[in-house]
Amino acid sequence: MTDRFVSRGFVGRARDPGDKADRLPPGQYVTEGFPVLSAGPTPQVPLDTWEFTITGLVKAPIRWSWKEFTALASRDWTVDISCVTKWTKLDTVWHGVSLDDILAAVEIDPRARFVTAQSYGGYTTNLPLTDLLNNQAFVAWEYGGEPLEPAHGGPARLVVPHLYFWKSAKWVRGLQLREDDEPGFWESLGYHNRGDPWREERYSGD
Ligand SMILES: Nc1nc2c(c(=O)[nH]1)N[C@H]1C(S)=C(S)[C@@H](COP(=O)(O)O)O[C@H]1N2
Ligand SMILES: [Mo]
Repeated sequence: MTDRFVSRGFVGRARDPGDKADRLPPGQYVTEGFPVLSAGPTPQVPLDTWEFTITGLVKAPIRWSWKEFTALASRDWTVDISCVTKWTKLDTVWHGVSLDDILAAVEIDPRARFVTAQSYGGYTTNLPLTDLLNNQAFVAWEYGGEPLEPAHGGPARLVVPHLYFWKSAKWVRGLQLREDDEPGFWESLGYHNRGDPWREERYSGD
């Protein structure tokens, strides 16, 4: 009872658009710029060979071409994003498809509990399936009304705004559904397995 009462009050404050300070997770500062953070070179992915797949614990894997994928039901998303290097960018505007709508295209094996997001270039990041559902996450191909720049993950990237931004895989090419939780690129280098900015889950052990 107490938990529920406290968390309702907290969400109410955090969503008040008039008070930006309350939207800043602990230890973060607001940036107006849009820093680029990439662990390696920017992959060049031509749209005519680009594909997005769902594999692993699904009844039948699925593969979309660029044309098929961008024809899925899509919408604008206005979200705040927080990088573990301590910048937060408020009210970023993206266009893309929810993970709910992407995952509705497959029959998920009930054993599936985790997802590895896989990117062109080899980057991976792991997430609990529950962090991707209920309109919490999307795959975007536009930023600020323009095609997503390659440096920021274009042709398309995952965006999971309620977790630190390393979970938002740039150049995403697919999702692998799994029973076990396999650490991704940064997670296996000492970053937190889940990365909730409101709990300051920066490094493993936080
Ligand atoms: N494929 C891929 N995705 C990635 C990364 C990366 O190196 N490769 N870096 C992550 C990190 S640490 C951050 S903070 C954000 C940065 O996204 P940006 O360059 O658009 O700001 O992308 C995340 N997604
Ligand atoms: Mo990051």
